[in-house]
Amino acid sequence: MVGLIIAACGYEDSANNTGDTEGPGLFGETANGLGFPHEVVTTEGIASAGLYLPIFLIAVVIFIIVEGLLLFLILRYRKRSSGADLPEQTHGNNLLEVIWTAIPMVTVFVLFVVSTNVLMNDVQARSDEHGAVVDVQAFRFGWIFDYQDPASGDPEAGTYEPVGITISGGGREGAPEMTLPVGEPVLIRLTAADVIHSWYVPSFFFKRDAIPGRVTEFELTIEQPGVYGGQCAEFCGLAHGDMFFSVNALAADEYDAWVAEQTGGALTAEANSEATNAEAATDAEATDESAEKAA
Ligand SMILES: [Cu+2]
Repeated sequence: MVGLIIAACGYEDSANNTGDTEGPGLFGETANGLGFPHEVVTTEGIASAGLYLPIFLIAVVIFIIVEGLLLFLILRYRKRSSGADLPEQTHGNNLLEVIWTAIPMVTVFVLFVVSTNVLMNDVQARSDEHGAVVDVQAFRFGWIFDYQDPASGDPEAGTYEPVGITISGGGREGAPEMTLPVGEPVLIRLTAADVIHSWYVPSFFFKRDAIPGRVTEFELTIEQPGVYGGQCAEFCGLAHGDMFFSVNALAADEYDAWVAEQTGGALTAEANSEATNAEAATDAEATDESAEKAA
């Protein structure tokens, strides 16, 4: 165990010192080793990561009690050279049975309540307004990010007008980058084209399966600008290990400028919907081709 922990620390240190010239490391620049969450940059992720320490401390207390009692019994009642008699044999103790049933039940119930609270009130919380809406489609072995106009359409019905920005890529070299605004809830609508994939950004402390034929919605609120590495986290085929992407989080005004640049100056789809639709169609075709090639 000590060897493993030291090895893990060494790996994290060398990763930090040398820097990663080929883009963001999967675990960002703030890896702290020992299996604790790395620096988390989304509101939802911070809420989830906050559960880590209390649950870890409960596990430490249980470990010390169980291992302590085990060691005590092994040493105290070990076979001694003097006297071959068995120690006094006890069969059943109602008080002990009740205690060691009640303590785990209370522990699990407390964990259930605090985790469900974070899940329902933080991770699954939904906003009416979004800084960006992105349809994400995972395929073997890459990603398609199709931007929707958050101001258009009907959020209740889940219909949005496409902005006309479609970014796709796959493989280790062609990993696509998803640009998102900081400080505003972002709606991601996730699905898969072929098999089950998983959208995972360690710095967001968030992972969600991408399932063919089903759209999974979730929200993120990124609190710090930066580039965060992501990867498919569900084994999906031979090139699964190359299925990278990254998220480039920009301040709101820089994000607006990026959208304007991508759409040729029109912030909404209406002004040049025909042009963007045509672009999106060619993009989609190109993506299909690259998907086929990748497959
Ligand atoms: Cu995958």
